Amino acid sequence: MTPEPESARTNKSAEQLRSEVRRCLGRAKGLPLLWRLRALALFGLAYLKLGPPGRRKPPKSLLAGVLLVTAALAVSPAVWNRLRFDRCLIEQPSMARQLFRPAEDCSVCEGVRRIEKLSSVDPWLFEERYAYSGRPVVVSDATANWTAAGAFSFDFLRELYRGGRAAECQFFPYRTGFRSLEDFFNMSASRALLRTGSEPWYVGWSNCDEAIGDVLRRHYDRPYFLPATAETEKTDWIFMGSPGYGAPMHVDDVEYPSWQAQIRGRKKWILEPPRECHYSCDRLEVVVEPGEIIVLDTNKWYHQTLIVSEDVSITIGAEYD
Ligand SMILES: O=C(O)CCC(=O)C(=O)O
Repeated sequence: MTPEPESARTNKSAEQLRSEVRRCLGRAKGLPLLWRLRALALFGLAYLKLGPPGRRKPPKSLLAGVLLVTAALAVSPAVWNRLRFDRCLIEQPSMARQLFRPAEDCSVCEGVRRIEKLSSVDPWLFEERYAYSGRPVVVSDATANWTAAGAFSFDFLRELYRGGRAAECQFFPYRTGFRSLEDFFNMSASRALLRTGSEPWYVGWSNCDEAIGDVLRRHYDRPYFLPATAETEKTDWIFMGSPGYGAPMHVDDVEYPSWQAQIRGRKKWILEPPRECHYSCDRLEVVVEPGEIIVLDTNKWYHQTLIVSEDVSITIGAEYD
């Protein structure tokens, strides 16, 4: 896998982008006025620039004006932020996100030489040292009472999503070409079972269906080490796939830090510090074993994953505040 730095959880690779765009276009019918204005401004700009030959050229000042309005509508963070009611519709283009990304304070990674593995963690200590410090950590004993390891499988999840319920908020096909979760669950049994000669796969999605969320939560609990005041988001993120595959190097643009429980299989995480901390911080690696939970601020650390077990890897996780 040749990792390409990307800019957000919602923008991990070209395939993902394509899938996102397809999904967003599906929602275009109800676009708010501002989006229509954006489209109109772009259209106006294109028309003035490329309008039919033979017509009188528009005055430069008109072109400059339309260009300015188009640019403002396209990238203004204030405008984007006013629309933060729908992740898909307000998604800022990755270039704008990079442009407006504030410089990271390198104290999040300075002095962090390795990713510790802890057990019997006191939530107070966790809060003080790890929860909001940006320091990644793995907790080894947080899933002991969960039934997820026995329950979660490709078949279990396929059953849960049966009936073409478009319950995923976001779907990342990575390098598979699947167009949706439904498409993913429709793959052949031999491919799903990783039979020799079949194509490998790796996907991730967030669940927005409350009923499905309730079933998932029957098999896992709120990680005990999270600070008492921390809310863990209702939106579950599931990532699953075959050996040798994983997510390419990227950094997220989500609200909060995340925890992710390794339900089955083993996954290697490769973390790189924020670019501006390149010379003062280390690159880190850790293999998360079944039953362990990694806690990571994916907004600060660039991260890449690789399934290193021989069997399928399944994880579940969420953000916490
Ligand atoms: O679990 C993975 O393989 C990738 C997770 C990830 O990239 C994320 O949570 O942003």
